[in-house]
Amino acid sequence: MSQRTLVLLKPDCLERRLAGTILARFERKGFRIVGMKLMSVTPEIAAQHYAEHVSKPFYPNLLKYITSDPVVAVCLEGRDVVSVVRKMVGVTKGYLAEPGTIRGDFSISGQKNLVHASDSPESAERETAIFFKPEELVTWKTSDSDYLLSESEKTE
Ligand code: 3AN
Repeated sequence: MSQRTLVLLKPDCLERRLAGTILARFERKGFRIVGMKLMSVTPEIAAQHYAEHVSKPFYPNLLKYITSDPVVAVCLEGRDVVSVVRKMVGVTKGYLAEPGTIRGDFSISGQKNLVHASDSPESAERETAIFFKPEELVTWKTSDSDYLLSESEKTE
């Protein structure tokens, strides 16, 4: 089923010049970029995005980190994109993440773990609306869809 998800390339990702490398993994898998922007995360945006973490002891550090340098917000579209991107990203702590995942290959930190990816279709909808206005998302089709999916899969 075609879906959309929100990915954030977080400050450490940009500081380490890994934005292109990581974005390329999602493109190569077959996902389409439907929204993308470089932006600073304000404390207000951080509190909305991390609403479930605002009262946690690690939130002050998380806030400092996510507002420290710009992020690239990306909205990706494609078949089962929410769960597939989460698998590609790996578990939260980089030092526990499986090799082959983004965090497993590039991060040894529990906080500086390079990327955020929505954990459910509901979160994806909520989080995408925090980072993008509806008119900033572009509906389009790539011409390689015949090679990415079988005829029957295209309508699933
Ligand atoms: P994930 O990004 O894997 O979905 P969440 O949603 O539990 O993980 O946490 C959001 C972000 O908060 C993480 N990506 C990480 O940067 C930070 N974080 C989560 N747990 C901790 C922790 N125990 N200590 C420090 N930072 C944390």
